[in-house]
Amino acid sequence: MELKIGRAIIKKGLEVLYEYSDVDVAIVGAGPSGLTAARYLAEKGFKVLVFERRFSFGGGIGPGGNMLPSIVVQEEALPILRDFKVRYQPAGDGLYTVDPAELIAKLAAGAIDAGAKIILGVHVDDVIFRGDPPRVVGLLWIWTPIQMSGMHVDPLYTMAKAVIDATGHDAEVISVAARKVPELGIQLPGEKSAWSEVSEKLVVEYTGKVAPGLYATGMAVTAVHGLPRMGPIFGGMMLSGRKVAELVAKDLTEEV
Ligand code: 48H
Ligand code: FE2
Repeated sequence: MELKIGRAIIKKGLEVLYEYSDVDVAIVGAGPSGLTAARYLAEKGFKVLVFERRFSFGGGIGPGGNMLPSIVVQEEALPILRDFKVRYQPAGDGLYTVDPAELIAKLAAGAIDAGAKIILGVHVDDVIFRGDPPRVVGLLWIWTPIQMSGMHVDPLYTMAKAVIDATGHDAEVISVAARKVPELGIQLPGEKSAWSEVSEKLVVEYTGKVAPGLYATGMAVTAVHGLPRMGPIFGGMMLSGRKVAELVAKDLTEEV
């Protein structure tokens, strides 16, 4: 029995890694923006891979508003909640409360059911560029526990036609690109102090391409464009995820 268990895991696990070493879209981060983008892209038929550093989904949704079991979403994002069959309750002034556990579960289920592959426990630590002007063609990744051990182990590659940075406040992928490929001219001013009303609109407006093949969604957008943060309201994150999916889908379709 043990032999069969071990072999089943090794065979399928390696098959998955082999299959997903080349994808249409690699999304880094399984928070609200990354999971939303994954669903809308997979739904359009793209081969979508989500790498998530933790062994769980949801990013900042769970800790939400100072760990209380309720988060807020504004009216504009209700169509997305309905797409994912997430329930909401009116809280007045165009705001709605949502159960964070339900949102995490249903965003992830929506992405997976649409055909996206989520691989947990993966830390993305580098990007690959080719050509002149340079264009993203892939990522380098390592298992999170190895990265946390501090031991130097060379990472593996995943090639992608488009990469979406959905890593949240630190815009980790874009910050590597800014540092290692200075000719891209990417600036990272970092987020500014809170102004929810303004930020929820700006984060969606500024969502998009940062360099050829490289896109920002969610809080990564605020870091790259120096926008104010918004606190525990999550509509902008999902609207940003849906918008980046539309932009990437359009770009990839036009490039073919
Ligand atoms: C693999 C990685 C890596 C890496 C990070 O933080 P998130 O929830 O990101 P968003 O942008 O979808 O949502 C932001 C939201 O949660 C939030 O913090 C808000 C609205 N804040 C407002 C405010 O004022 O504070 O998720 C990012 C995910 C996490 O799960 C990370 O573990 C993961 O990305 N991640 N995965 N490789 N290098 N870096
Ligand atoms: Fe946050």
